[in-house]
Amino acid sequence: MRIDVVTIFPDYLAPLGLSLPGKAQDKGLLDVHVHDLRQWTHDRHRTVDDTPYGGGAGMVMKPEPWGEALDEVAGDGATLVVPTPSGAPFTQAVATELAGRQHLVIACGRYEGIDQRVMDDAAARMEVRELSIGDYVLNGGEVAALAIIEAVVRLLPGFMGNTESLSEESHADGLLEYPVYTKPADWRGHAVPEVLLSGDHARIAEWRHQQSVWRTAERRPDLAHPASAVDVAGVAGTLSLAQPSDAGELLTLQRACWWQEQQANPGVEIPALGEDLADVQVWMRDWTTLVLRVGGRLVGLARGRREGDLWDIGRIAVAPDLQGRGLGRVLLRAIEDAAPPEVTGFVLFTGAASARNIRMYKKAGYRLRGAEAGVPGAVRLTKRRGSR
Ligand code: JD8
Repeated sequence: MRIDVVTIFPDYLAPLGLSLPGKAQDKGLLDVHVHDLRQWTHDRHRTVDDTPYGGGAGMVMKPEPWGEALDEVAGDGATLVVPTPSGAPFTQAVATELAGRQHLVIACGRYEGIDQRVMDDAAARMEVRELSIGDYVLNGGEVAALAIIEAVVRLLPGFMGNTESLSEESHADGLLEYPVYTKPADWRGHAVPEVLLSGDHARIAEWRHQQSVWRTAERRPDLAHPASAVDVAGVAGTLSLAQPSDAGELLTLQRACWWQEQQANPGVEIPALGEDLADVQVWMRDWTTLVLRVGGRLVGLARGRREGDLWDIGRIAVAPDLQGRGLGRVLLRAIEDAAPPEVTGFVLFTGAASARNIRMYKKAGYRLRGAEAGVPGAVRLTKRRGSR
């Protein structure tokens, strides 16, 4: 692979000569060239910036030096990578994609950024990827270029000694990495988890997977519960993790659905009907909550939280006009799957007279366990995890 980097601070890219990219170059796997943008200026002050059209703070990088630089450095087959905070997320998937290219040209901007016409002009003859390495603001593209190059080069075939470890990494399977330990087995009174000393590779693999899933749910719920498409009985929608902004629609949905429950269970006190918006906002912080949207309308809800080793599932709700199509089953399965790995079983309760609900739960493998303590008129159902 050939990588050309264009910047007004070439020394910033000096680290490319070290460590990883350095070795790749020694191995002939990588050919890196760093260029100073100012060599494509023609005035005494080697000017690369000017004031922004439309006014505003700061300066913008002029198109002419960039145009000449890319004419010289980026042939048609090249992929132009432009780090920018307004770019598409740079992810492991994008890194894998770029690792398959033959020639990357990375344009490092400064000031308020590069005149947009530079990217528009280049897009006429080459692939252009405006990418962001994260939701924070840097002062220029150089640091991002270093991160992108490291993430791409280490994926080059023949570069990483044991490719096996590549597949185990964070983000490789959408999960964060499990915690790692090395000798001594006890350090400052901190012991290494016993399972890792057991030699039982199956248990070790299971423990590591559980740790990864738990960490991902805790630290990256966006990864843990990626939005998923639902298509049941002609209803196409999206299932995703609830956001704080969903509170109002959740309140509306639960009032609509539990009004029906109240009709089916007269005299039974139904908590959902006693809640206001603030109550919903409070419980959203304590429960893992999934919402189903169809055509942008929030039409389904399910929530779950730990209750000891059990996953307490609640508020399975489907908009009245969409009931009876199996969406409840979809929500139930999804909230079960959202349970952390150490959960051994599921528990939920519903109105004793809610025959349709009870039928659905039984079909899903739940067993009636009698009256729900503390909730008059409600019955408890449980299911062991893994027993579909
Ligand atoms: C390129 C100029 C600075 C950005 C005014 C501060 C990437 N994840 C990221 N954060 N920041 C960048 C980035 C910042 C850059 C340039 C990348 C070129 N700046 C500008 C707009 C606001 N200053 C980045 N990838």
